[in-house]
Amino acid sequence: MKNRHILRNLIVTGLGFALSAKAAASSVPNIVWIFSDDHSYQAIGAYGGRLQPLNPTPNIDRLAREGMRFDHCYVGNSICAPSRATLLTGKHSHLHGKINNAVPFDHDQQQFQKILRKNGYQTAMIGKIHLDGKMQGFDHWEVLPGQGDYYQPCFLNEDGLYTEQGYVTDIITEKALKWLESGRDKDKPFMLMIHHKAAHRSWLPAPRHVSLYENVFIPEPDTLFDDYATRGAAAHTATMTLRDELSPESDLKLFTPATREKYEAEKKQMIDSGKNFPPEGGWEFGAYFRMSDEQRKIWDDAREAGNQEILAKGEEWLKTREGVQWRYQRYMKDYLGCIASLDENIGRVLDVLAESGLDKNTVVIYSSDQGFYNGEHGWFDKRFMYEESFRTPLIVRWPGVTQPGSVNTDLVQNIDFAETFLDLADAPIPDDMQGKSLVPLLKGETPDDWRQSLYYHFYEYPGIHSVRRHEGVATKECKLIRFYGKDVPDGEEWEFYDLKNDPSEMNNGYSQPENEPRIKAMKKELVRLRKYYKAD
Ligand code: SGN
Ligand code: CA
Repeated sequence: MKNRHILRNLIVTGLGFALSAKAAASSVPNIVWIFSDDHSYQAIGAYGGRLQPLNPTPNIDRLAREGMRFDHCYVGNSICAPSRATLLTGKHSHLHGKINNAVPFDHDQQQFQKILRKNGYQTAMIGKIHLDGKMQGFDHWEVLPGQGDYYQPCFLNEDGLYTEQGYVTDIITEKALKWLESGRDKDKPFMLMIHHKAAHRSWLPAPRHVSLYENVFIPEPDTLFDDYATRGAAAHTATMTLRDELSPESDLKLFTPATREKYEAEKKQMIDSGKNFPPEGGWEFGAYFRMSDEQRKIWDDAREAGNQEILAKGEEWLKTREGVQWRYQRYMKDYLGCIASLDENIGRVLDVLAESGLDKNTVVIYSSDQGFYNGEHGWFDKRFMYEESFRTPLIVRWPGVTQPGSVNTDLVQNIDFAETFLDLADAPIPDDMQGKSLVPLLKGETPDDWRQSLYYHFYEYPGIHSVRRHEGVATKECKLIRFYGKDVPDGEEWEFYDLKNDPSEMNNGYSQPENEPRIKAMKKELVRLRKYYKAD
């Protein structure tokens, strides 16, 4: 058990739970942990940047005004399921075992919610978790199987799969509010996870947001046409460019009449043969055609005329500079449209907390499973240790404790979340968790020995988007990355970025002699971190 808890743990465990649950309830805060998928800090108003004038997230911004914004929050492995396994276990991927989206997650292992529950908390998880199998440590759980669907989503609970009608972000919120209002034991403190599918690919806003950005120009990033001139092979061979890898149909929603006919025939066949429609998963037509006729009409009415004009320009045009710019606008309008419902629903939760008075003793946390490229370097998706995918948003409101409108610039990482929750709950923190509680930071008191560097490791190669395996170390000043393994020239390839002078990471300075001393120091630090985190 980590030091600061020894005395309290003697009280809690040694004296046989002398504290009643009610006493605990009054002294420890509730936790509402709102989480999203692939929500970049670039697309949050409170983080500033080029999208801020569009006012994409008024409610998340409200949370930031009332709480603390973390400007240097990072992940240990920028991909969904490994990141979530880290959140639950407080460990890097190599220790919890979920190194990529494909390998199974061992639910039997230690997880923070199991400890919270043993220490008097009610725990609930609603939404996307992306860890196959039955959840453990929750009094109540309803999760999306796999990636989940935006329209008519399926859910999984103790009893199995079932389909709901409507839009996923609204449904997750409704389920969470229902549990908050009538599903829990009101004598106990609670930890409620409201984890959204938005804003994951393929981006489908709710019908009410289809036209939200219709006549709005979305500012482009300066690096939209990056040619990766100074980088090694990995950036050149990754397959996540707006130009080549956004699918005209599923991503850009440019459907040919032939696709629509094929879909109508398949739908008819499913219905005629008595199958469920929409199906529970694994369907060629996927996301768009899960919509009801009414929902799809709203989309088609808003977009079809324009879509046909774009299709008439031909596939070649979609690969030109102008075509890429069009792709960027379409992608971002849909991405921000998904965020609009996310933000609205966060507002709903904040309102309910305020109306019920629960807000006063509830810590509200907003974060995402990793960052995301919004056209920076010509990309969508994540995976790389470069800033936009390595960094993730984190905003925490703790009434009476966090200074409203404050900004923290310490290096924090998703390995810290589990310990933070346990610390908030005054529960024991196991020694083998690898992060640090953020509670002192939330109080505005960063310990003198706070970390100065971060460890990162991405493993999913070969895999979708073909981002090669890499590990690395980052400080606030610079970043060193080692690509390695299959398909990497000579077995390993290094990159070095000076973050102070080159925040967009456009100049890999690994072979520049003046960087040698810093590279040497960073290599040493990488060796130290590998040891410290038991990665060797
Ligand atoms: C899907 C997406 C990818 C995405 C992975 C992993 N393609 O395969 O773009 O990188 O999920 O995402 S899609 O066409 O099916 O949407 S993750 O968030 O689960 O890690
Ligand atoms: Ca994700």
